[in-house]
Amino acid sequence: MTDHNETGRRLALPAAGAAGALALAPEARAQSVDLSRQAPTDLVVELGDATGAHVFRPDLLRLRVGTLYRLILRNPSRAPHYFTSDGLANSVWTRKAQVVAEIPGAPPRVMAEIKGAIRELEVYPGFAAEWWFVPVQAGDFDDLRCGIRDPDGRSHTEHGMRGRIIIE
Ligand SMILES: [Cu+2]
Repeated sequence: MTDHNETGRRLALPAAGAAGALALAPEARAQSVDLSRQAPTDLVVELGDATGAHVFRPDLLRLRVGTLYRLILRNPSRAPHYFTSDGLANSVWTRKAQVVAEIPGAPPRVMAEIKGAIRELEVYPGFAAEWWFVPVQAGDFDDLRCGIRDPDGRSHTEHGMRGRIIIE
């Protein structure tokens, strides 16, 4: 599309921060598309595991600017876990977060939808949450962590629960 009317500019990326809007790829700007309305690309990250290991699986996420992601955070362990990355939080426009009930033998049910900027999510044992977002600027962040402390006084991050997020 070659015309750049007011409507087109407004639709480019609602509610994105100024820095984010500037970081949009030129082709995304030219098309004046609503990036928040595309079909989401699903990513699943497990927080901890059934053996009690404090890990993110996978612990490396590769994302693309301008793609809508549904990041599904699933906790199969017996401890609560955080998904915290300031680098990611500062680089995305959040469409929503969802609380999802995953009962064995039944289809997943959305229990709540939260709108607005998200900084981090905590997921309780046996449950899942979804973070729907569009990365608006590139970056390489090795700050994915979980700050919960174990009885030994060390955080889950210190026990190995850390990861890296690359936005290209
Ligand atoms: Cu944790």
